[in-house]
Amino acid sequence: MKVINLSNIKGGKAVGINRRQFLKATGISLGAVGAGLSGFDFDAWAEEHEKAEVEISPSLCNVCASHCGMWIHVKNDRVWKVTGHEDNDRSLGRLCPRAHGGIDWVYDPDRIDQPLKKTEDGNFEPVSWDEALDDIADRLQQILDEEGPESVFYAHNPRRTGVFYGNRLMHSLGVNTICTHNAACNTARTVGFNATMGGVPTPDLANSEYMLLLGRNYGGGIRTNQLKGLQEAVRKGAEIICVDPRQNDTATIADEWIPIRPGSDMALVLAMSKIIVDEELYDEEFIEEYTYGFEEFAENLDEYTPEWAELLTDIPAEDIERMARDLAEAAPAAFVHPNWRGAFGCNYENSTETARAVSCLNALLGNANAEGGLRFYHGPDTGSLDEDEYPAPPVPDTRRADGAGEDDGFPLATSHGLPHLLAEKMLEGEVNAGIVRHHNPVRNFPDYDHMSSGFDALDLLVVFETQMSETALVADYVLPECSFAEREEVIESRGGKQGTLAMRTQAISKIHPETRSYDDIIVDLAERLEVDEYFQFSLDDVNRAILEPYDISLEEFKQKGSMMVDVPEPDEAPVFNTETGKFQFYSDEFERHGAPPVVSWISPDTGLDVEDNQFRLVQGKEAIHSHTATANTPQLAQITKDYNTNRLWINAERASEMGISDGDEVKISSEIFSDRCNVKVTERIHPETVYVHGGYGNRTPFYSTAQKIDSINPNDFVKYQKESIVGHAMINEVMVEIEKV
Ligand SMILES: Nc1nc2c(c(=O)[nH]1)N[C@H]1C(S)=C(S)[C@@H](COP(=O)(O)OP(=O)(O)OC[C@H]3O[C@@H](n4cnc5c(=O)[nH]c(N)nc54)[C@H](O)[C@@H]3O)O[C@H]1N2
Ligand SMILES: Nc1nc2c(c(=O)[nH]1)N[C@H]1C(S)=C(S)[C@@H](COP(=O)(O)OP(=O)(O)OC[C@H]3O[C@@H](n4cnc5c(=O)[nH]c(N)nc54)[C@H](O)[C@@H]3O)O[C@H]1N2
Ligand code: SF4
Ligand SMILES: [Mo]
Repeated sequence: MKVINLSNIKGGKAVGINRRQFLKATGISLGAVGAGLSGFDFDAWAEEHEKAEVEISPSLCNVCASHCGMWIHVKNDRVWKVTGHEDNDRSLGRLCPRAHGGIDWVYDPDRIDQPLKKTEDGNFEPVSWDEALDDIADRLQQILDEEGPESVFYAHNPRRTGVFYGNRLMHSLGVNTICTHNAACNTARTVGFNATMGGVPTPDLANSEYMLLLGRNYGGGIRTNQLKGLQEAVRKGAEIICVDPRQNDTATIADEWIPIRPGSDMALVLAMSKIIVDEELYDEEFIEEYTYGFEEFAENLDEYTPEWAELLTDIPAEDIERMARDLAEAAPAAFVHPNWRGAFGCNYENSTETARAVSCLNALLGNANAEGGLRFYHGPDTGSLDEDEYPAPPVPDTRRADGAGEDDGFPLATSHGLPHLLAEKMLEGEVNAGIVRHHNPVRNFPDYDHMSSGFDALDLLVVFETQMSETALVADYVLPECSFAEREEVIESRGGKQGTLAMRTQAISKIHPETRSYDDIIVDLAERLEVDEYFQFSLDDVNRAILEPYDISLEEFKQKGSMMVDVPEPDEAPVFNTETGKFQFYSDEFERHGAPPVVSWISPDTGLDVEDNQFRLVQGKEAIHSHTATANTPQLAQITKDYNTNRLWINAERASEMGISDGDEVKISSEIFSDRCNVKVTERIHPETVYVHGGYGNRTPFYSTAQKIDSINPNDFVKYQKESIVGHAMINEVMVEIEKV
């Protein structure tokens, strides 16, 4: 039915439809933009506008999921600048560079400014909201009636706003398949820590004496307050060891950079555990009182000697021994970082087990809730909508289409789901309709062709977006949301040393009158689907309910936007939210589901050996971009151009053997894809690895700025695959060959 054919999109360059055709199809004429400006007195306009007052409105940054608190400074109803909110635990008065570049999102000429419907010939035509929402409701209802709620999904950027709107709408329709991006981010890490500790702890950076960072790169994968914690640790003289196949931004300020073979961290961690157990350097009291299955874990370590680990990791055995002893010596004010995505968020066949092994090594240190160790902070109290007044739909017991949590699927996966597995079901005709909001699964999961042909095969795909992302390209309807500066949202709450409540308020008038806020669109859709009985509240009602435990009115809160609130100190005696109530070296739950109850070495799927002309391709974050979402923002794209940050890192010695010099163009090929890019030749990377920042190589023809930056997207080279225990995508399981062109 749909005419945009992805076979038209080759080699990272879209040739199917272009921007001019798009403008034509949407009825916008380029000439019209300049018309009406003749006779305009710019000087008079400038003088008047220069005198205007600057007002500030509280908001939350939208450029990454950290949602730092910010002030939007507004002059003449235009965003003037943004600054960090002081009374917010994430920002603490500061923002990272991306927040400033994010202003471009608001004024981007590439923004979608009216509802778009895919036409028979594969273009998009503007339609009215009534036409779009009536048709969406009719078609969705028909699919629900004919195929059942198992054939429908919702995928989004997980925020509190979603809970009261998108998730509620899905539940009211009997749909249970609600996914987020986590299976391309941190699913393995989360499952590994949940299985052992019952949750993911926060490292107490500022008080730590020794930290081992296995690919947690604070300088690239930024969360502003954590950078402050790291700064404090450096100031106080903590020892910081960075283990990463490349010398990342954090390693440049660390005490040591230890290059490692990608995918082998688990071997390092098991060998360090063996030394600590053999030399009885562990916290006996903690092991005795708070843990379950230590004996089995300890017995299983036998073969994991430092010499064995050296062969796999390429880290000298004596360094492994030294790090193990130093770590134990500094405990409990020491930790192996629980990570975010880097080494074991979702990258390899062994990522879940690497996370579990890291958690076990931490348990040996007895650092749970210790100062300078790993802490479980409480969240702030919040209220919620009164159930009698505003009944919520029951949580349906329908099967999840992605198999997450299902006995015959991936019972150990989290409720954040497995969107890449949905693509398989879409191709098989088992999943027929979906709504995607603030998420770009087609570009951000591996294997573009698999993802886009899956989403394209849907009978109905509705995408809520601000720009024409790769997922929007294959949608039947693209619904234009107003930008973060033009809308108000549900109050978010966060735990930490200090709790925070924070919200976005509307800072400027809508720029494009036909854009609407997410909650407004969902409620309208609910009415057309005749489930509006679950939406008889306003956004203000939700926010008033959330603030109920606090002595502040919503009106006052809207002036403040963010406020830090006291939360109880972490419990001194750790309480683990696990089946046994203890730290679990042994997982009965894993055993019940046929997974190994105790961690043992698992190799990455692609193995650890590389042939002469092969490299492992690894990706990561850089300070100036968020995923692939900011590639089209002019200010940030300019930094890329000025510093050529879109190059592929290659080891200097290997490059010289291959006759490749800095800046040369190379061809890079995997089993499924081949492309060209320029290289950065450097000593700062392990010889068997090539690395690229993950923010480039957009395939959408509608990103006019991003299109001018030629680079590769690592996901293109990685085939569709699922990890065995929890089914996450494996973003770094790929070997590539490099040739000079
Ligand atoms: N600037 C910026 N900041 C962000 C984001 C963003 O897009 N841009 N996104 C946010 C999100 S959603 C996330 S998940 C976090 C991610 O934060 P991080 O997980 O810290 O970031 P990554 O860059 O994904 O990975 C960190 C490092 O892991 C290394 N690495 C890769 N494979 C291996 C391996 O096998 N072993 C070891 N030891 N290291 C390896 C990479 O070389 C990279 O330097 O960042 C958050 N903050
Ligand atoms: N190549 C590559 N792949 C990656 C990563 C990477 O860095 N590079 N990172 C991995 C990680 S760690 C993660 S967490 C995931 C992230 O994957 P996603 O959740 O897909 O994250 P983003 O790329 O931030 O995509 C967000 C989409 O939301 C849109 N958007 C922005 N603001 C709004 C808004 O206000 N409303 C609506 N409706 N839409 C909006 C953007 O235009 C963008 O298309 O990707 C993973 N995959
Ligand atoms: S870390 Fe940066 S981009 Fe992310 S929310 Fe905070 S300021 Fe915005
Ligand atoms: Mo992420």
